[in-house]
Amino acid sequence: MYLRFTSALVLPILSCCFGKANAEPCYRFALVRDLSDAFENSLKMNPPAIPIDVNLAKQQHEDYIHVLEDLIPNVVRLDSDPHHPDCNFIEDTAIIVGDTAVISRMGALERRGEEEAVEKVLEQLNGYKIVHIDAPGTMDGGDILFTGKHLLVGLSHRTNACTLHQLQQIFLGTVEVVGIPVVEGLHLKSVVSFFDGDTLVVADTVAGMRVKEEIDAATNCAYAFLVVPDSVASNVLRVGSALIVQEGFAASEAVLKAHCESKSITMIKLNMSELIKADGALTCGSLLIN
Ligand code: CIR
Repeated sequence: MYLRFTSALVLPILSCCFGKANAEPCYRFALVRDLSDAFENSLKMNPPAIPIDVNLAKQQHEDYIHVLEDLIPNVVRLDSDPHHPDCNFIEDTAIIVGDTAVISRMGALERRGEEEAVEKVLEQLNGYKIVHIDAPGTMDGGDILFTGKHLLVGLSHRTNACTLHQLQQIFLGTVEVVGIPVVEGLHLKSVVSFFDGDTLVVADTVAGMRVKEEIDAATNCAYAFLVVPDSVASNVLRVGSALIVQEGFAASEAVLKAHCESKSITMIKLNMSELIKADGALTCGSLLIN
């Protein structure tokens, strides 16, 4: 079911199945945001060799939303924001853990303001405690990986130690919050993502292996790692008994496919070529809520 956001939208919080060890993360809501007509002006770490095809990007984002619609009962869709070409990357605007929503103060000045519309929707989702990252803290949701056991906070160009301390206070006594230095690339989740409560997918790159070492050290080796050769392919999106992966990275796909088959998980492939050009991956296009 798609829901267009209206001020009358008031939805209850439903039970969470994400806290238990090895539990499948099953979500009741997904928040997504339409891709901007100005998407070619999105932030990019490197200019793409072939310019972004905005119409194709829109189609790829639609395909992504359709996959989520098949997996998640309520997909809440926000209009795009004409002033923010990156607004479809809604993951960066907030994190939701248990009954707490933390609104980002995003690391890139150009993106500040995207979070306002998201906060309005979250206010309508009855029952969430809404808190904010305060200055001088900066946070992008792409740096925050909740595993059920830990909240891993990537310390990157976009997310700083001040935010780590604020999150440690916010989740004091509920979730262990640990900092993971990210020395290269955009976000923590550019090189590592969630497979299940015990297993993370990590890129076999210098940045990925460094992050793996940091996670091992910070969590006393709490996780097994599924190592994939392609950085882009290390960002997967697990929803219930499905794993959404990037199409077009054959070697990584083979690793993920074998692991999915051994766990009876359905693998769904999506081609995100145009979103990749703006440093987008699979987790970044939605905010998933238990
Ligand atoms: C940015 O630089 O902020 C966007 N062009 C890409 C954000 C991708 N976000 C994510 O992976 N969580």
